[in-house]
Formats: sequence, C-alpha cells, structure tokens
Amino acid sequence: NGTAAAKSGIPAEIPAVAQPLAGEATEIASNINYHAQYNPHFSPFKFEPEQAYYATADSVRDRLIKQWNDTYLHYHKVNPKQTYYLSMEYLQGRALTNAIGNLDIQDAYSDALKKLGHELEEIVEQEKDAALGNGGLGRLASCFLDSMATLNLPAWGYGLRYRYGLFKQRISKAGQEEIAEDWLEKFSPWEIVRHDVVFPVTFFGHVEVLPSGARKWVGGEVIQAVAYDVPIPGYKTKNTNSLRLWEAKACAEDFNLFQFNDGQYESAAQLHSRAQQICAVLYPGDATESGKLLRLKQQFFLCSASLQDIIFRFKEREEGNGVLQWPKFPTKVAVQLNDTHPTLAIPELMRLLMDEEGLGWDDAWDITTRTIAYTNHTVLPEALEKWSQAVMWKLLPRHMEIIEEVDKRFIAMIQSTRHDLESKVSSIRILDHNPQKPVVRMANLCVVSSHTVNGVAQLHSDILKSDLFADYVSIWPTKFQNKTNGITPRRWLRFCSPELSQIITKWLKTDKWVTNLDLLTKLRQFADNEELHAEWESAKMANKQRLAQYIMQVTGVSIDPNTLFDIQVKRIHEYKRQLLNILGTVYRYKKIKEMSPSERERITPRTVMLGGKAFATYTNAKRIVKLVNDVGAVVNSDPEVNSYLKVVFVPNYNVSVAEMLIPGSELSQHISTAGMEASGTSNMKFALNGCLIIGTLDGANVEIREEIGEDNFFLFGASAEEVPRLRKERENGLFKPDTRFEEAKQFIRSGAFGSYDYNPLLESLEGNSGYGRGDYFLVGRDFPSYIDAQARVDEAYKERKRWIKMSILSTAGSGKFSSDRTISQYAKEIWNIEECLVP
Ligand code: B1N
Repeated sequence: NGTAAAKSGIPAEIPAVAQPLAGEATEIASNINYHAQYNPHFSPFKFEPEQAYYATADSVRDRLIKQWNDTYLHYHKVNPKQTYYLSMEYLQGRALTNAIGNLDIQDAYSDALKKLGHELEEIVEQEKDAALGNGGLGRLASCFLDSMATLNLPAWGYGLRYRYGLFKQRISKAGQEEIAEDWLEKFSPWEIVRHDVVFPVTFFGHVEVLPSGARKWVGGEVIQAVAYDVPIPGYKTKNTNSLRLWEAKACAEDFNLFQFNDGQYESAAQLHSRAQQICAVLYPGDATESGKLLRLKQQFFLCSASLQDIIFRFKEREEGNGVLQWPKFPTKVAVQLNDTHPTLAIPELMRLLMDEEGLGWDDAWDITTRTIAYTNHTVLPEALEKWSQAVMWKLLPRHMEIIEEVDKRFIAMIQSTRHDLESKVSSIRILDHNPQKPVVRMANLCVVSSHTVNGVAQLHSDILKSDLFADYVSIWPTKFQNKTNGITPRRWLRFCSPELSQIITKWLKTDKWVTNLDLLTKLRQFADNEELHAEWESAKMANKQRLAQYIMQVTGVSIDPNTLFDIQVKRIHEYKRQLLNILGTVYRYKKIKEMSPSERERITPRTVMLGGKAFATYTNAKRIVKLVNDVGAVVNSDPEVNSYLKVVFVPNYNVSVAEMLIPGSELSQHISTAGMEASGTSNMKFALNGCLIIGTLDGANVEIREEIGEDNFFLFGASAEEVPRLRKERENGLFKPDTRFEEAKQFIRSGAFGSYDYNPLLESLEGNSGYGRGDYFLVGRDFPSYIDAQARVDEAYKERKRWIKMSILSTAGSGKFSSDRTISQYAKEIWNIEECLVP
C-alpha cells in the first residue's frame, strides 16, 4: 500500500491504528505507529518493511534510552572503577533482534508487528549490518560489550565511526569483487550524536620548550572528534552500557570563506576534506605511504579522543569529591588495548598527564602502567605492527619523544639489572634503528608499558610466553596471562536458534543457561535419550531447511537438507587453509567419479560450503575464492556426482550470514596450521550449536576438544610443537608428498575446473622453500591425515544415533566458551572492577 500511496502522493491509511489492540502489544503497536508517522526521514504515508523497521527500531530505542541514562547516572553517582575497551574494530552486526531479546520483549514486539501487518522476522532483515571490523578480533570486541553489560560491569567501548565498513563481497566470473558497504546510507537508528562531547585531536606540528622547561606540542592540524553513542543493553538487566564511536569533523572556522569566494573551492574546504578521510573507511589500504599515514592517523584519533574523554570523566567524578588526586586514576580507570592498534594510548596518556596536567615522568609512568593492559591476538610476523620512525616523527613529534624516553629507560633498566639480557637488548627494545628502515615496534611498547599482557587461548598464551615474549617473561614473570576467548550465548544460540534454545530450556527445566552457560553440562545425562534425539534432530533439520532456502536465494544452487552440511567460513587466509578443504573436496569429487554405482551407494552425501572475504590486495586469497567457485560450478552441474556432493561458495560472509549458517551446520572446519590461529571464535559458535568440528590442535580447538571430549572431535594434522621441525624437513628436501595430494593437484591442473591459471596457487604448495613456495602452511603434510579424518566423519554420520549424541555433547561441553566467563576473568584478574547494578 505504501509504494502506491507514496508514488501518487495520496495519503493511504495506515492499517495499524484502525485495529483494536490489546495489552502491551497495543501500546507497542501505537508507539511504532507514532514513529512511523513522525520519523522525519520517511513519508508518513508509507509503511513498507523498511519504514516498519526504522519505526520499530525507534520504538525499541525509546526504551533503551531511559535505562541507558539511568545507567550513566548510577555509575556517575557510585563512581566505581570503570573499564574502557579500546578497539579499532567492532563487528556489531544487526542490533534489533539483540535489543528486543535482551530487553525480553520479543513476543510483545512480534505481536505488535503482526497487528501492523508485518512479521518481526521479515522486519529485522531490513537492518544493514554494522560491519566496523574485519573478522574475529572485531567480533570478539562486540561479544565482550554484550557480556560486560549483561554482567552489570561499568565498562565502555571506544571505537571509530567508519563511514564505510568492511566491503561487500560480490562474486563474478573473475572471482571476488569489493563494493563499498554503505551502512549509513539512510541513517542508523542505534546511534545518538553527542554534540556536546567534542575533543580536539592534533596532528603534525612541533614541540616547544616553555620557560618552565616543560615541553608543549603546538601547531599542526586540529580535527574535532565528535562522539556518537550506541547503547549496549545487557540481557534481562537494566544496565545499558555505551559504545562510543568517534567521528572526525573540522570546525566552521576552518572553512576559508575568503578562498571560497575567490573561487578556490578545494583549498577553501581542505581541512574539512582531510577530516572526512579519517573515518571514511575501515582499514584503508596501507600499501602506499599515504595509506600508512592515514591508518596511523586513525589509530591516534581513537586514542587521543578516548583518553581526553576518560580523563574528563575522571576529573568530573573526582572533583565532586574534593581535590583531584592523580594517583587515584588507576583505581578508577582500566584501559584495555585490543591488540596493538590502539598502542598510541600509551604515549598519549603520558603526554596528557605530563604536558596538560603537569605531572612529572615518574608519576605519569606509574599511572600509565597501572592503567593499561594489552591483549595480543596474533603471532604472525606480518601482523605485528611496526611504524616507520620517520612517519611517526612527522605526525606525532611529542609522542616520539616520549617513546624514545621509554625506550631509553627500558634499556637502562636492563643494563643495570640484567646483564644476562644485554645481548638481546636490540631485539627487545622498542625502537628498531635498522638503517634500512628505522621503526617503532608497537608490541614491544605495549609489553613494556602494560601491567598485564594476555593471549586469547591457552596454546596461544603459552606460545607468547615461550616464544614471542619469552625474554620479557624473564623480566616480568607475572605480567603474562591467558584469557581464552568466548562468544555471547545470546546472539550465538538464544537468538539465532530459537528452536534449539527452546529444547535446551525444556530439558534443563530452566532458561538460566543463557547467562550461566555451564548449566549446559546437564544435557549430558540425556545424551542417549531418544525423545531428546528426535527433538534435537528436528530442530537441526528446521535450521538446515532455512539455510537451504537462503543458499538458493543468494546463489541459485539447490542443496538437499538431507545431506551432511559441512561449513568453513572465516576470512580467507593461507594459514587458515581453505586450500586444504578445497583440495580434499576435489579429491572426493574425483573418487566419486571413479566409483561404480554400487560403491556410490555407500557414500555419505555432503554439501560443502565455504565463505569468507579475501583482503582486496591478497592475490592468493582471491585465487582461492575463484577456485572454490570454479569447483562448485563443475561439481554442482555434474549429474553423476551432484546427488553425492555439492560445493557452494557463500557470498558476502558477515555476522548476519553467520547467524543463518551456524545453526544449520553439522560439521565445521577449523583446520589452520597448528600454532598459527591464535584462538578462533567461530569454532566456539559452531560447537555451541551442536555442530561437530574437524580440526587441528590449534588455538581454542585444543580447549574445545578437552571440554566436549576427544571422541566428539575429528582431529588430524601436525601439532604446533612439530611444525618447526616439519618445515625444516621440507627445506631440506626430506618431505615426500602423498600420492592422493598429487592426484588432487594434478586434477586441477588438468583443466577439470576450467582454464584459469591455478599454477601460482598450486606452486605455493610445492618446492622446498622460497617466497610463496615451499608449502609454508604444511597443506601437503597434513593432507593424508585430513582425508582420513574426513573418512571418519563420513562413517560417523551414517550412524545417526551416534552422530546426534556427539552433537548434543558438543553443545553440552560448550559452557566454558561463553564470553561471560571470559569477561568475568578479565574483570577479576586484569581490570579489578566489580559489578555496579543499576537498581
Ligand atoms: O583475533 C581473534 C582470534 O580468534 C583469531 O584467531 C585471530 O586471528 C584474530 C590486524 C588482526 N588476530 N589479529 C587480527 C585484525 C585486524 C588487523 O588489522 C590483525 N585478528 C586476529 C580474536 O582473538
């Protein structure tokens, strides 16, 4: 009705108001209706799904704002120690289902929308994902926000309000194409701009020495940071925290009217356009010098604005109590650095304390190191940030002075107390004065300046201690901790699989598992119960059917829900070994083709789904995307094979797609080269949803297997400990590849999947060493044990009872991987903060 009305300009009646409504749903419906009519962004005469979404979101937001304000005032009054999570990335996904679910008003909203002629499930699909992150690290930050609110912890997130988030992926004949993701195309109903929360952020300029001897950073470019707040509701609690995202803006004074009136339009608005660049995109390409500078500007923008805001709040709360005592700062503020991306928070806090607040070095250093903690998320050498000293001097001259001083004092400390480490000074110090390219090693700066450093899974934390940070461990043995990652059970089970959730609640006779995930272990006692088996299977089947429909809609490929749904979704990276998966699949295809009809009867039919984005300039990752699509095209149209095997590339993998895929999965692949995946978090989501894992002993897989039992995990591959030796063996030409591996590669080379040149990709798996060669990720080494593990999967799937029991035990053993557990440990063991419940 809306379209016709809007086009003709004739007011159409909105059906909602006409109908008599009852109870809470009535109130909600009239509230939604109110927003539909008064929302300034739409014609009041339209009520199509899109407008219904915005009106519903506005109505939900009204409720959030009340408890959000109450939370702020309560924290202000109680003045507890508060955590600030600094992250360059948040992968929030959609907010509506989560908000309605956490507020526990699902049924009322569903009824209200029905009365208005819409289905809630259809309306929530209207929302665009907020994809302000790349992958696991960003999604972890978002899960943490959910847990911090649910646990009533005084804890905020700080980030950047990117105009364009992670690109949208389109698949064409050529492979992956990237398209700008316009999540703010219309507007986001979940953010509130705070025109009164604005801080100046300075770049460039120089350092002056004042008559007092104090140093002052002056001149340069000044950009305003404007706060946009996103409410973070906790589950069934009034506590509603904030995610504060900074947007960059120039001042009106920076617009040069004189130049503009003189016809010099570009230069008149130069600072405005420079400001716009800062938050234009998530991770600007850093292959060029200007790209690197922009990324560094982004990082500093986040750190400077957030710390000014934190200090402002500290002063505001403390000054109410009399005199300001700076040593109290670490008893009121904890700052967590999400990897090294916000490292500049360290010199910025030092600068603010010394140059703006007048503290001396020792006091400022004491406060800084008691405030800041650092989480490491990767040991991959190419991901360890190193910034050119020249670029840093240019952009942040005062911060470089401070970093030099930290470096100098660190070296002095080593030389006076640790003669045994003197030979290592050049590798553990912060500044690398390598004449080719002098850099600042950000991880080293973080370790030296933080009170606590943590890894994100036990194996990863062990590797940090024994390898990457081993020398620091000998200096500060108690600084290093493990905090195994977790995921929020609200989004990743309760809301994405209502069917399975209901069954769990029924059998546990409580829904308390949603906030106490360890209760899932009580499912173990029913692992053989036939009634549960039937219910479990039918919930899984419903989710598989929903997924099959989705796959049809986005790819046009018809998949059969009676086949084994085998999924690998994650960023495309050679260390994650999507190539191992696709080579295994190619091998499977070839074997099926060679089988006799009677042999084929014994096959376990499978649907192999892969999805994930390749970084735009990562050529081999893009070749992998192309290969999966090419294999799919051939296999799916091969009538001899396609009832036994289908291969689907799921386009544009993101949070919302994950919410569809994970509940419908039966087997998922977490098959990275051991020692390379710091943790992984989708492995936890799949296991929680009763999906079995085929995987290596890497990252959190190790702990997942421990929790759910080794019989319920399809293990294969070399261990992290063996990897260095196996790489050496290869280099020395001692490795003989399995014939099955050679067969799979040869099949691709034969042109079975088209004429695209896959040689560069296949050659990366061959030879003994060299850049892009030598099978650094040990795909060939692990191939035979992978194929064997897949054969065990096929056998297990045939035994329905056994499979369903394993599925139940997966869910039952996933309690440990709630981000509520992770966050409770951070709160107790790193932040020293406590619950602050809003009455
Ligand atoms: O962080 C996740 C882990 O579960 C994954 O194993 C890990 O790979 C991921 C540079 C990163 N590590 N490092 C990054 C992200 C963006 C960027 O610009 C590095 N992401 C991870 C959560 O702990």
